[in-house]
Amino acid sequence: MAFSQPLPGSHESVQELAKELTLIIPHQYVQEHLEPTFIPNNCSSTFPSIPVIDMKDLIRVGSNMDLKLEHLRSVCHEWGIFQLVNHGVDKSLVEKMKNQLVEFFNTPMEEKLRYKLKGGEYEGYGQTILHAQDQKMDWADRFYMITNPLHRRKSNLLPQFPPLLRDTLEEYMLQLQKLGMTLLSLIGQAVDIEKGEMLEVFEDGMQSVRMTYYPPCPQPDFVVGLTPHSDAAGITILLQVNNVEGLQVKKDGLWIPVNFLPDAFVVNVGDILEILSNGIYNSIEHRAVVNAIKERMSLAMFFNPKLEADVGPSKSLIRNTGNPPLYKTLVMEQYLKDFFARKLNGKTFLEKMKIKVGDRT
Ligand SMILES: O=C(O)CCC(=O)C(=O)O
Repeated sequence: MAFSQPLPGSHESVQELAKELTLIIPHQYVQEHLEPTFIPNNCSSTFPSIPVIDMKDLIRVGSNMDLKLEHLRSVCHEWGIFQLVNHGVDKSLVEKMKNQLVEFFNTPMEEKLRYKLKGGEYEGYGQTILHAQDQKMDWADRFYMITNPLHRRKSNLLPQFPPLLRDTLEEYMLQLQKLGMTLLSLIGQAVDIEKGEMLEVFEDGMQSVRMTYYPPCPQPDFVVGLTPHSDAAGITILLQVNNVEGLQVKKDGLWIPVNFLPDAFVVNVGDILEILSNGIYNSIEHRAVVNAIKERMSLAMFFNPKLEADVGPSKSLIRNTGNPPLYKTLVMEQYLKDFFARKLNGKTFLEKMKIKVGDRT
């Protein structure tokens, strides 16, 4: 069950709350057991950096395709996240998208509240969705909505946006859809999932976006911008909007910061791709931390199977490898319902999808 949003004090959003805050953070936001960020133990060493994939090189026809796919496979297996450079999405469109997003979060609260999350729903503008009354809240405001299939769009959200924001988002989503499908197809090919199966599962699949605003916080170490989790998605393509860092990924038990390269997208493997690849790929656990002085914004686009498709280990992969399926199969619509009925909590939802030894007959 989801509780309706409590509004700390009279504030409708963390953005409003942060404007008036001195040093005392309301207790709903204070997280006592935050795992620290990994700090290199000698000054000359730096944080491990996440791998980079050059899209232009990846899709260049001809030589070394096997090597390139092998590299893609090992990146998605070992890391589950990479920076994508030379991605081919129009630079001026990306800039316009960033500007429109900044403008949106800076519009007066009354305007944003037109899209306010209603109790029991998970699409719209608001704070952390609560599943328990004592649940901690993230230091962020979010706008989440399903954008594809078209008939699943809520009439009070995207269609009501200011025209410039709406048109920019539409154009951005169109270009990212092409990029997302090309990537998914190659990621499938790299583990011998048949092309037809990737198309059948993901083409015109369920897509959604999350726009997030992280206000500055006077005591950033006591709050978290986005609770650690892995995405319930095939892949996520993330745009960091205003050059302020905050994304961290958990690698070998340590939280490491992601330093975005200029003009890059960050692509991460979600739980559904881990399931589809029967565990060859790893969905990455990530979180967002906040800054003491600067606000931060991001735009994530999630690529999922069609709502009526099965989420389970790929049939062609199981057939071709002869390996037993390691995960259960569930229809996408039900998968999403179950995911949103729980609070974000690391990779615990994925754990529930694993077939345990005792489950086999
Ligand atoms: O803001 C970020 O950097 C991360 C956003 C994200 O992971 C999400 O919206 O799921």
